Amino acid sequence: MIRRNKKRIVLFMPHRADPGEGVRVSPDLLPLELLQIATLPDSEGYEVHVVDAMVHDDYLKRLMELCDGALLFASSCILGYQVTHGAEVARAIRQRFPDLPIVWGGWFPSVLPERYLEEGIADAVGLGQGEVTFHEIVQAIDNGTSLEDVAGLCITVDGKPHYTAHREVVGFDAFPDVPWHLIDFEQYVKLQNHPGKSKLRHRLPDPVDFPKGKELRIFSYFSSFGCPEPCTFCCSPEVTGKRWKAIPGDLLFERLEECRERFDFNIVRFQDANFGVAEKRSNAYCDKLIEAGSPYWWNATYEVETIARYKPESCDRLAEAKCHLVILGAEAGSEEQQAKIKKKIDIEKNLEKALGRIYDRGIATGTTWIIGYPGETRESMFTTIDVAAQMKHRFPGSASDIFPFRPIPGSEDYRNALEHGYQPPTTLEEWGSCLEYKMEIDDIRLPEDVVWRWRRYGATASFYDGLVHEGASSVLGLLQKIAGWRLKRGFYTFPIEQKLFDIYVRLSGQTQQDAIEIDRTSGVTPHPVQS
Ligand code: B12
Repeated sequence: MIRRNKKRIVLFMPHRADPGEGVRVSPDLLPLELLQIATLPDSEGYEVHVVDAMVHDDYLKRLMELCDGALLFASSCILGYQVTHGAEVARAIRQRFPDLPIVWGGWFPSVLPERYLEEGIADAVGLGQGEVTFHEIVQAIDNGTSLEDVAGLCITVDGKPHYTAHREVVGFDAFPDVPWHLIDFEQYVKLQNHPGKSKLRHRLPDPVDFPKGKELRIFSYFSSFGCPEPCTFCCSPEVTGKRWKAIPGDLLFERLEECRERFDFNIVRFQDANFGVAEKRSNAYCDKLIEAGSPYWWNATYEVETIARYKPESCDRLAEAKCHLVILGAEAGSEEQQAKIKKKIDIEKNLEKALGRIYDRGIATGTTWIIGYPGETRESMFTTIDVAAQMKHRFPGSASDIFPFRPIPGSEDYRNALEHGYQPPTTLEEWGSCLEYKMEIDDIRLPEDVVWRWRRYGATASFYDGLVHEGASSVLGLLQKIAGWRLKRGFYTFPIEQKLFDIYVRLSGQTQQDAIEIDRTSGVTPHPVQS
């Protein structure tokens, strides 16, 4: 029996994918959103509890016990299954504890706050950056003062949605370091090494030189908020005002060293939208790591134009500091579409240059592309598929994944999609399932010949990847070469190498699997990396 405590704050992280579908999201994603907003209340002695459905199978029982007599319940989500699951649990809490204040925040509630008020599962919705906003919400509820005086909220006043004063984005010096004691890291490590039968989503490839059989201990970290880029398909420009605030490079190293002493991790996954905005910071962090003997592998998101602008020495530092994977959002293959989405990558001049700078230093690249923007021409989509294929050919083993455009509320292209007849979901339930897509494209009606070419590219790319480690001299090496030739020339009519492979397998009496280990986890998130 947990003692009632008016200073208890209960924070809940919904499932990121539907376990009922046998899917799990990569367990190296720690509940950083909740740990960030807990920083100030925890430092002031509030009893904060983090319940994460990913590691707490008994999450509902835990929540019901913890919410009894608590000060407030809060949760967070981004577009996807989290919206459905989070709403479901919040309804159960509301029903059981009708007087318990419920607060929402995070990327999805930030772009559709009124929906949470209308569905009766929120007393306040925090918009955008949350550390200071959440602290002031806690104080207001604890002291019984009005939430109308807390900036950065959407609340209900006289039965109508009311937006309080705008909250400026602040630096990481405005709040203390993360209260890591609120999670049990070993629970995530256990899942990372024993994921069970579930299909894993958003799992990144391991470092190529990670010792076979060594225990994975992957830590995720949040070192910068926001992104200065104006990309039209992303909701970040409007939610963050294109601000970017980051922990300085030296301090970042020190803070992660403290975490390493505590958690003994061997890989760090940065959950920043755009880690590499400032070359000086990237270099400062790398220099500290190199000085310390580069004690762990790490991966982060960098922008194509950023890497093209960096000095070669700054890229050398990345390799020496054991950065094993750089994730870059290319998003469109034609200059025309690059201009339309305001990403403005000089594809001709800088794309291969930037990817080459990373790849040729032994660092994997993960590049993502989007097709099907509102009003996008067939020619533009074909160009994206062909450029993605050329990059796949040029950088074997590195992802060059193409995803269908998805209208994300709060983004410029969401409004464009509405003008092009897109019918958005209405309930949180519907919003929660609108992304279970990966290859589902009905609602954006891509031309058939584009879909055909996209799928042929996907099959050829996976085959090509599967043979990456095969020696060039071998039969399989030859088949990989043929697949590479087809990727480079965008020739998808007849997958000759795959037919030859079937014959090879039959003649050698092996199973397909024996013949080649095809790593099916493409390893790059199906969403536009904003960098
Ligand atoms: C890292 C990242 C991922 C990671 C991890 C995501 C995660 N947290 O689970 C991975 C790669 C798994 C991922 C996947 C996807 N992502 Co993503 N992702 C991001 C990215 C780059 C950073 C988000 C993040 O985790 N930051 C770390 C935490 C600490 O920061 P934060 O979320 O910003 O939290 C702060 C505030 O939001 C706020 N806050 C957060 N929670 C709460 C709660 C309360 C009560 C309060 C008051 C405040 C508050 O305070 C925090 C501290 O300031 C963003 C942002 C961006 N610019 O692109 C996109 C982003 C969140 N992703 C997006 C999308 C669409 C997806 C996918 C659905 C793509 C796909 N099609 O599969 C999947 C969904 C998978 C899933 N459900 O898990 C969209 C979300 C749109 C929306 N409005 O919901 C974003 C905004 C990008 C975009 N294109 O617009 N993503």
